[in-house]
Amino acid sequence: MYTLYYAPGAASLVVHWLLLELDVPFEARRLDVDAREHKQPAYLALNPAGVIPTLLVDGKPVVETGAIVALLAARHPDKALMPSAADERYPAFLQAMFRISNGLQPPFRHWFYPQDITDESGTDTVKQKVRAQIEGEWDRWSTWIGSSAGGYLLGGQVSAVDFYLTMVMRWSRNMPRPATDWAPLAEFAQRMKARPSFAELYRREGLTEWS
Ligand SMILES: N[C@@H](CCC(=O)N[C@@H](CS)C(=O)NCC(=O)O)C(=O)O
Repeated sequence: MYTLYYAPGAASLVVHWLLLELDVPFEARRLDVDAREHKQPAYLALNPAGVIPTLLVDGKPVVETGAIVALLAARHPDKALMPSAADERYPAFLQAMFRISNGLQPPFRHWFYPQDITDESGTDTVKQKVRAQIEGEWDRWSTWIGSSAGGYLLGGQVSAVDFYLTMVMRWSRNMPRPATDWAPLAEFAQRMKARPSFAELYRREGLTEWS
């Protein structure tokens, strides 16, 4: 049994989406971010960094979005959301996983929370630098998707990394150059958003932007 601690639109979104896509039973517990529920002892006992998401798997907490995404895909092989280690697409799957968690999530964290690494006077400089970093990432992801034969990161079949990338692309929607400024990424987003699980996710999280 799964229990997801989430906040609408946060990094928990991909986990929520995958749980719906996998069509498995789960409980979703919404965190009150304004009340800083994610910084309270009860939540810190599950997720010591006090960040979202946390997934309880049979009562045991699992943290780190990328780890949760890979774990869910691995636990439900019948849904074919990740290739096996013997599959020729497996290296690409791992590269996408690590590039999203290492190359994309950290600059977004700095975009949304520049105060993590600078004071007020450095905010503009940090945001300018991470904006350039993120746009460089979109160049590379756009090339990847644009040269994929089937329109998904691993070719013609959707996999867990496509959901993960889509979530991070969504975070760019109010940036000066959102990911959808890159045509191959815009087409990819349309494809992902057409999934029935996406509409259900939006309904459950009460989201409207970028629909
Ligand atoms: N590396 C962590 C980062 C998660 C993260 O930064 N989550 C954000 C929401 S998107 C968060 O918890 N923000 C609230 C805060 O840090 O106070 C992961 O991938 O799980």
